This record gives sequence, structure tokens and C-alpha cells, in this order.
Amino acid sequence: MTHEAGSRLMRNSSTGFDIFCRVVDNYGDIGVCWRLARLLEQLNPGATIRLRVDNLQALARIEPTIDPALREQTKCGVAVTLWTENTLDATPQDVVIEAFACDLPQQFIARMIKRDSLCINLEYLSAEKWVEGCHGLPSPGQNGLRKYFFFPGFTTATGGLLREPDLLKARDSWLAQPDSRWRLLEEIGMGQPLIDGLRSGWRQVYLFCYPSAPADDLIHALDVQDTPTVLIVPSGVYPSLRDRSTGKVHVFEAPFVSQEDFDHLLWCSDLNFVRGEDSLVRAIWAGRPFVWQIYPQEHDAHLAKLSAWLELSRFSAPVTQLLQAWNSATPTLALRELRVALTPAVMDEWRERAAYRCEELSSRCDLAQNLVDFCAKNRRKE
Ligand code: TRH
Repeated sequence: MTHEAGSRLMRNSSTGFDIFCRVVDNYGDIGVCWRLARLLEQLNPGATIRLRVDNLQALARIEPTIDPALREQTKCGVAVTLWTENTLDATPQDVVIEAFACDLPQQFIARMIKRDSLCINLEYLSAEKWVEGCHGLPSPGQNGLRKYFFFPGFTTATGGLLREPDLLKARDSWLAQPDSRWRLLEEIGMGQPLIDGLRSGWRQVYLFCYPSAPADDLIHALDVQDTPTVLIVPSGVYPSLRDRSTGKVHVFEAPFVSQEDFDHLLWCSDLNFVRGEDSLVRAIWAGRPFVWQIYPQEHDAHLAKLSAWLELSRFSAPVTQLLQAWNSATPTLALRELRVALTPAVMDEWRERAAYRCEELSSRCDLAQNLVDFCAKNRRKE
């Protein structure tokens, strides 16, 4: 079935979606679910899209219009509900998305079976090869529940990556109006001297990382550059950097912003440092050089994922070495690699590669559309 046919089918039948999300830690789980919920709403106008999340504070941090005191609210066409045990007596929608194996309550599963809802087990993003073989497979049944694995990924044999329609066009027109950038920096509290510095050609670096990142190495590497840097760090992400400004590096602690403004900050930075899952994808769509810190897992399980992603991404050797160093615990390794990566020749090549990879990946169907098509195909028993 073509993408168009799939989405038509879903629209005609006005398919409703329930998304269940448990916030394990950080913002990735809710970041992905909130983005997906809004995309499903756009693809299925008029249908009920319900997001149940067990931590409204986390959502409010990345979506300031959410009131964490309200157990039920509708934002951007999505019904947002605090997930507690007693909110589960509702009728399940046609499709129920269990995000990141968040374990639905038995009582709700029984209702899904009765209603013949389709259950989608939305998994974490990985570039590992085995994902292609598991994407779309039925998950062994629970008393007749129709459940499938849905894997995001970087190849056409996976569920793809979340991307809003016309995102790159929106990015390019935002960047074509530099006043939007200066306004945003002012709104997040950056002082005029730093904005003036950026207007005069200083480098802007955005740093969203885990506490284990070698951020000191970054400060040292930037401090020996000819061009001064404004280093934007979201509040609470690396508090010890607050007092680490040097002659050449101006650390600016920014508040958390909406996902839309988060994109804007990535779009207008010369170099981005991102982490986890969703901000990796956003850095790709920014089309600019970025360094990714993968979410650390027990027994270094994340290292295989990192290697798989590096292999697929085909960066130049200095950039690949920097990405490995940024994710390793070896002291000062990143400093050496950062110094190499920040040289003009490496940066130029990196810029080109980032822009190319963004174009390449954005030519593929996005995850929300793939999911809608998949559900249209598997929705009813034959
Ligand atoms: O916050 P994270 O580290 O989330 C992690 C990862 O997703 C990891 O894979 C997962 O297993 C773990 O959570 C439980 O990084 P991530 O995925 O980039 O999510 C951050 C989200 O926060 C993303 O949607 C962007 C958003 N964000 C904003 O909207 N505004 C901001 O100011 C900032 C800093 C982030």
C-alpha cells in the first residue's frame, strides 16, 4: 500500500490513538511521545488522540502550555491525561501505543482485546542491523491481543525517524530571517553583549549532554580558538559550567524551552552537542555539525549502538574519533579530538556531511506516516 493510500484509509475511518508513556528519567520518553501525538493528530484530523503520561511535570518542562496541576487538558488537539490507575476505565482507542515497553495494566489490556484494538510496541531508536529484522513483527500474543513491534530507525526497512511535514522548509525560512534568532536569544535571557558578539561573528555552541560528558575538555578546546564562543547550556544540565566562562568562552545558562524553540536553538548554532534519542534526531534535521552523547546503559550495552550508528553515518575520521571520545570515560581524550575537529578544514567537511545526511534521511517517509500506514494495514482481523 502506498503512503497516500494508507493515510487515506486511516482518515476515512477516523482512527483514534491512545499513547501510553512512563517517564523513566530525563525527557526522551515524553519528548518522543509528545511529538508523535501531535503528528498523529495532524495526520488524523478529527480523530481522538490521547496521550496518557505518568509525569506531567516532565511534559510541562518541554511544553510550557501544559499545566501540570490539571489531570486532563487538551493541547494542540491532543487530549493529555495524567496516567494513574483510576484513569484506565476508559474505552481503548482503535490503536494503543505502548511506548518503550511501558507495560499496560492488565485491566486495560482486557478491554483492548474485547474491542479488538491494535497494540503497537514502540521501541527505542537504534541503528543496529537486527532492528530491520524485528521491525513490524507480531509480538507473541496475550490472549488474543494483536500486538506488533514498531522500531524507529535510520533505514527504509525500519519505522523511520519522526519529522514534521515541511520541517526543513520551516527551518530554512526561519534562518532566512535572522531577527527571529536575536529575538529568541533575548527571550531566553541572553544579555545584549553576548548577542552583539554573535552578531559580529562569534561562534554559537549548544550543549545538551549527560553529567558524564567531558565538558571541561570542550571549554579548553574552545578557549584556544581565535573566535570567541557563546556556549548555551540548558538549565540544570551541567550546573558546574555556570562559573566556567573564560576569556574566549562565554557560558550562558538557558531555560528549558518548547520543542519548537529547542529546534530553533539547534538550527542557529554552529555546533550542537545532543544526547539520548529525540535530540539526536533534531540535530540531524538541523543539518549542522553535531556531537552525540548516547544514553549510557548497564554493561556498556550502548557502545554497540554507538558503533552501529557511526558506521551508518559515515563521518570523516576526525569526527568519528571525536564522537567516540565524547562517549568515552578516558580523561582528556576528547580535548585532543575536539582540537582537531575544530580546525577549519575538518569543520567545513563536517558541515557538508551534516547537510548531506540531513537531506538523505529526510527524503524518506517519516515515522508517524509509516506508523499510520502500518496501522491501516494491520488494523482489522481479516
Ligand atoms: O532527555 P534525554 O536524555 O532522554 C533520554 C533518552 O531519550 C534515552 O534514549 C532514554 O532512554 C531516556 O531518556 C529514558 O534526551 P532526548 O531523548 O534528546 O530528549 C530530550 C527532549 O527534551 C527532546 O524532545 C528535546 C526536549 N527539550 C526541549 O524541548 N527543550 C529544551 O530546552 C531541552 C533542553 C530539551
